[in-house]
Amino acid sequence: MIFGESSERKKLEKQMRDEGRLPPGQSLTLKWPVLHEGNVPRTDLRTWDFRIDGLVEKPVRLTWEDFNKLPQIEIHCDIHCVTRWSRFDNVFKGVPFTEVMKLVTPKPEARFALLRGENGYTTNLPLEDLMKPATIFAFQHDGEELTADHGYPLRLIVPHLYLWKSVKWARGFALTADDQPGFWEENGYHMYGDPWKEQRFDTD
Ligand SMILES: Nc1nc2c(c(=O)[nH]1)N[C@H]1C(S)=C(S)[C@@H](COP(=O)(O)O)O[C@H]1N2
Ligand SMILES: [Mo]
Repeated sequence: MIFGESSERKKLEKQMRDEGRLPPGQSLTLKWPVLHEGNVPRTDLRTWDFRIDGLVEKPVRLTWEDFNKLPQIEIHCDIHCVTRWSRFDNVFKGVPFTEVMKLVTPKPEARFALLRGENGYTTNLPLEDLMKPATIFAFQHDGEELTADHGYPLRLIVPHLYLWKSVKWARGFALTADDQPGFWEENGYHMYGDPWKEQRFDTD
């Protein structure tokens, strides 16, 4: 019933707009589109690791087992993609960024981070944004393990910024003093990416 689906979608979209939850220039999706560069990486949890380096007193390397021992929370959030879809009422479960930061001592000049995913993907974020309570490294979405397409085994979720900041297949990050552009930021995307201000491109 294509007609039924689209009228349901429109009804929900209107509701989200009325509730002030639909950022400008976005439309609601009920599905979850898949977007990334390159191939979906295959992960071997026995060799997987997560590294924290850059401006820290002592770099840290966590195995999959180490990472899974960290405290986990559930967050309820909406996600917004720069390609103009928004997906509402997602539940993600994972480790808060703040918990990961407890494992290192940042140098005083550290103010940003460059996050890394498999295949060389990177993206930059201010530490202040990463330290917000809803920023997590997620294992699960809506009660199920992340699918390979969406970042299994671990992805960052930064709900208040466009989804390109939410690195899939996350493998670590470096703390930096300056805001260094990541993959999309080098290719014309905005350095920050606030969906409420439509910070899509570096000219916005
Ligand atoms: N490792 C990695 N993470 C990535 C990307 C990528 O190419 N590689 N693409 C980003 C972009 S541009 C978007 S829009 C979102 C899409 O997330 P989704 O496929 O789960 O919807 O993932 C982000 N995370
Ligand atoms: Mo994207």
